[in-house]
Amino acid sequence: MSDYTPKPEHKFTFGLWTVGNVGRDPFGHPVRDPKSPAELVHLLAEVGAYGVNFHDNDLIPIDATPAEAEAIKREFRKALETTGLKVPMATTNLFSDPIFKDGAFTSNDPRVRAYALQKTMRAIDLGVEFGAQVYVFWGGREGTESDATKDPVTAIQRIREALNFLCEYVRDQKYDLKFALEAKPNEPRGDIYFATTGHMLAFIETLDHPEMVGVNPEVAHEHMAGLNFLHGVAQAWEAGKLFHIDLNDQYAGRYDQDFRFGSRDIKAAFFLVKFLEDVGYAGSRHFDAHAYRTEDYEGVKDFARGCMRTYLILKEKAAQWNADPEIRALLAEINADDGSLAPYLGPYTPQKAAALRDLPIDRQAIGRRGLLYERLDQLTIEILLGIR
Ligand code: GCO
Ligand code: MN
Ligand code: MN
Repeated sequence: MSDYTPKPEHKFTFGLWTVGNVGRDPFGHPVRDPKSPAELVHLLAEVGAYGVNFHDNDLIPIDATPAEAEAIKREFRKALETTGLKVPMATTNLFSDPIFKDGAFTSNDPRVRAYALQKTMRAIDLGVEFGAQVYVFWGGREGTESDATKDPVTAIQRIREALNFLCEYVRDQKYDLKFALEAKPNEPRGDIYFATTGHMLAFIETLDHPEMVGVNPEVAHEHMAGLNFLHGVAQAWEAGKLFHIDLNDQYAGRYDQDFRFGSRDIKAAFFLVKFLEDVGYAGSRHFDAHAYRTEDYEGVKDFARGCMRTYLILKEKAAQWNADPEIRALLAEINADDGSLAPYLGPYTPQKAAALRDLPIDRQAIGRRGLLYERLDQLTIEILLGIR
């Protein structure tokens, strides 16, 4: 049995809004008393997290006076210094205040768009002040209930204009900051623009500074849409765009659940952890989830510890999977390649194409061959069930 104690090198982070979630839902009032940002930093330090992330208004209420803001920042900074916690990521709340009821950057009202830009510039300054190097954009209210209300092409153009503006702002300020775009298909809007990580990846290439912009995929958001999260993450990674990741869990077709990481689909969580560890992803493992509404703050700590512990257990299982002789033998057989087809594959040449057109290939024999995937998957399950 290994030691599943979280360490700084694991880069486990939580948002102030995650462990600070007071358990309000559309049907019920808060079940936990709010804690201050500094108290939440101490809670996170106690459970062993590496860092804490925030929306501007998680730290400083939207209507705080400058003096109140300074006092909160002082207390927060002191808590960071005492505990050694870092702030790797920051973001803007562009969804809670009524001004954002029809979106921020995509609003039809230029006053709202101007306020959203102003608020984001100030929030970027705040994040950088605390050391953030990744800045997340989640377009929580950038969407519609009815497509009578906003033009979808205009919406795309407005988001592009806002991101181009903010990239230039970051460059002007000489900040060391990258942007990570987070897709979600719906909630709180009926439909949100750029529903998946794939939509975001395509959009990024149309920006003025695509090199500054990557993605922040979230397990729950792709699961809500019934998609394979790992495939979206892999595409982001392959494109050099995996700047951040939001870990949690979610049943498809349900409300936005934000469950503890790995609590619903262990197999999907396993292949995700295995991927992140195998490729050497070096960014934050950010848990964007919250404790059940049934919990008090001891339960919140159980939740936070559970996220990290499950990650570390799955990391160990991934190493075991990679080293398992039977799995290795199966993989070798599955991926067997005697090299005889190398002259016909790879980059196109006219000679290769001509040769390949005439190559005899025994379609029926190949189609009859069993691929051993049942055996491989069962071995995976047995590792996960702990009997191997
Ligand atoms: C959600 C989102 C948010 C964002 C956060 C950071 O479903 O509410 O996941 O938690 O990640 O706003 O931008
Ligand atoms: Mn979410
Ligand atoms: Mn998220």
